[in-house]
Amino acid sequence: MGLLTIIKKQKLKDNEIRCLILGLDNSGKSTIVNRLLPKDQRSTEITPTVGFQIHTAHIQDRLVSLWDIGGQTTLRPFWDNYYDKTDVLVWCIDVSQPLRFDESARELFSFLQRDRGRPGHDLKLIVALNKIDLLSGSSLTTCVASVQDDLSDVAGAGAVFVRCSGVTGQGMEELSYAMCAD
Ligand SMILES: Nc1nc2c(ncn2[C@@H]2O[C@H](COP(=O)(O)OP(=O)(O)O)[C@@H](O)[C@H]2O)c(=O)[nH]1
Ligand SMILES: [Mg+2]
Repeated sequence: MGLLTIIKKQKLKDNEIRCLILGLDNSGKSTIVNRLLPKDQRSTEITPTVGFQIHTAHIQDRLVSLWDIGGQTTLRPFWDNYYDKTDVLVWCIDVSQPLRFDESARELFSFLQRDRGRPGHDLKLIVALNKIDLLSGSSLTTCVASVQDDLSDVAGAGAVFVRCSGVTGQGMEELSYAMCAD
């Protein structure tokens, strides 16, 4: 490998954004990750994530590594292992499941609580309000207001909330912009 290639690779690495996608099982993490990838890198079928999957892609002209970690109860204790060097945390929520908002808020709280003070504690937090395609009109307004209310204290003032759908692609542009903006 020539020196120029090495320098170029290092530059790309320095510029790389490490993004961790977490949230409860079935909230749509893998579907969102798949949607964020360029068309030629997407899978046609999403299966439940066993363990974790890492994808690297150019998004908004930045090299982004997307760490999609399984959200089942048994896997949650392992979330901490992926925290180091994370630049962006995308916390994914299924807005059509109000009965799970409280569980989601509790898990986000305990994740942030455990890892505060560790390297990367100043990460950018984006809350992806996913599955908006399943709701409309006043039920969408009510669910979004309720989830924002449940999470805003936990997520803190700097958190960005993005409404999206991994299935229809709505809000994906905004999500990728929020991930890559300085
Ligand atoms: N209608 C709808 N279904 C979704 C959306 N995102 C994910 N799903 C569905 O929700 C289920 C769980 O999605 P998956 O990405 O595997 O969730 P994960 O466990 O968080 O990775 C699958 O059946 C997806 O097709 C969405 O935005 N809208
Ligand atoms: Mg998954």
